[in-house]
Amino acid sequence: MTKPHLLQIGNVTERMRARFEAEFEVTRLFDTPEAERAAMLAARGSDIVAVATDGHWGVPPYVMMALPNLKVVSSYGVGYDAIDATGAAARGILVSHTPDVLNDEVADTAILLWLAVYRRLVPADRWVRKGGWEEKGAFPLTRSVKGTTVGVVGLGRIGQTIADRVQAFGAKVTYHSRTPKPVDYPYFDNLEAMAAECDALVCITPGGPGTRHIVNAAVLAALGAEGVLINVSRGSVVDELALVAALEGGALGGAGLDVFEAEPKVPDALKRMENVVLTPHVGSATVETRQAMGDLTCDNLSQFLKDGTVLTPVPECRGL
Ligand code: NAP
Ligand code: 8YV
Repeated sequence: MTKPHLLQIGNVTERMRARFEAEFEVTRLFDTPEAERAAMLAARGSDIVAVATDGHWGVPPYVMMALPNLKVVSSYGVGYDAIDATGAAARGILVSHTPDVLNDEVADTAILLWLAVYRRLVPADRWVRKGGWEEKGAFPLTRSVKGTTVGVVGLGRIGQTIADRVQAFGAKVTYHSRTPKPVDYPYFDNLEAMAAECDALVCITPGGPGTRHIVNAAVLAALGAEGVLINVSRGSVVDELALVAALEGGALGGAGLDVFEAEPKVPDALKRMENVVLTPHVGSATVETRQAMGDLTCDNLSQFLKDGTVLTPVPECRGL
């Protein structure tokens, strides 16, 4: 029996590859040189019914247009700003993602960055390695997170998990989102007003046009010279030029960043700053969590083959 055709965009784990190949005839987009991909899709696109991708690559518009018989897109990640889910839904294409299974890991990453900035973990490590401890003595005192106020920007699945952890460190939580949630934390419908009341902001909204640069120069100025910005959402959420300017000018105290506007490119200015901690988009990147995400990515495709539905559709595709 012939297997249905799947287009794989991006890299996957061995475990995912084995499951894809058990159920599908797999074409890997990146096995074809970039200049030849459009021609390859023009020749084979009408066979393809399924796409497996991730939050970084999504489905580029030229790929979406080249697949007239596409029925399902399964994305390895919760954020799907790189997929036109509204356009897909209008074509009857189901889009699935991997919510919830990564909440704890991404929340841990946010806390890791928050603590690392406050306690100056990276400079302290360097102090030991480069002989500063022996030559100069004790490392300068740092700041405590206890008693501070943290504004969660986007109190969704991961945001709520971050809020729980923040409270365990003796800090207070406030939050901003478009709509208030059924929680006891103070709600701000205005992000700049919340920033003015906070010691730190943690961004964990989706990316895309609706959140582009919601953390702008005015928000950073309101956060202030002692303020700390943590971003584990998408690089597009923060105006990176404004962030660099605020840090360089001393208008902002520090930052912990897992995501960037043009990743993997990171502004050199940020790399030079001692009060900034940088990680390469590793919010969910542990063996355990990536396995859970991979399994759900595959389970969504298996479910689709079984009955034409997926387990975790994105909101735009619920009810398809
Ligand atoms: P979620 O449950 O959908 O939560 C998103 C929250 O953002 C919601 O509470 C939503 O509330 C709020 N929001 C949406 N648009 C907003 C806007 N314009 N202004 C203010 N708030 C807004 O999503 P999640 O599962 O927590 O994931 C959140 C995001 O984290 C993902 O989309 C992804 O971009 C990012 N992420 C990053 C990593 C990493 O490796 N760094 C890993 C996983 C996820 P309202 O609708 O009321 O506004
Ligand atoms: C992944 C993410 O690194 O889930 C998300 O939205 O940003 C991360 O978990 C990304 O999807 C690439 O696989």
